[in-house]
Amino acid sequence: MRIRHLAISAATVGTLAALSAVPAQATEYSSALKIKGIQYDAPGSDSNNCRTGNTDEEYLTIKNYSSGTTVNLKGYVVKDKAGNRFAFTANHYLQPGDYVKLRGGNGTDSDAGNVVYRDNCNFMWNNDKDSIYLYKPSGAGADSHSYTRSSNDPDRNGYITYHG
Ligand SMILES: [Ca+2]
Ligand SMILES: [Ca+2]
Repeated sequence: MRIRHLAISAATVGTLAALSAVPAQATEYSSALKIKGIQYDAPGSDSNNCRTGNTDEEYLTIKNYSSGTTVNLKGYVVKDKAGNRFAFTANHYLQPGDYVKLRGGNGTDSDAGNVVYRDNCNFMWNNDKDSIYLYKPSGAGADSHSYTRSSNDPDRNGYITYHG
């Protein structure tokens, strides 16, 4: 009995040591562009009907947090946990403090209107949990966040703020 207690104790110490080696915060990349927030759950009942649905109410906001550098979104890539992918293929310049909403559905992209459409009527961001990955044109990570509805959206309005 005594020996067994000692074995459990050693295992517990090992587990704690492993946990303390994991960074407490999400990885922070060196990047001007970060994820400002996400409307992962579009208001209302989800419908991916291209004409009458609400996919365009699901969006990811990417903002330029640098103080003096304008960044072209062309070549930036967004992925979800399942590997669904969207690449910005056109020039879209984000001045310092400027942002873009990447919306689902179809529409007219507008630099002045701060909007790019995925041109896909299916929802991209799961309503229960998902991960968001933003990559630079080089393939290097720019920002990433994971969420669960239960842990990260206390007011349950379908929106989560990451970088204010
Ligand atoms: Ca969604
Ligand atoms: Ca919320």
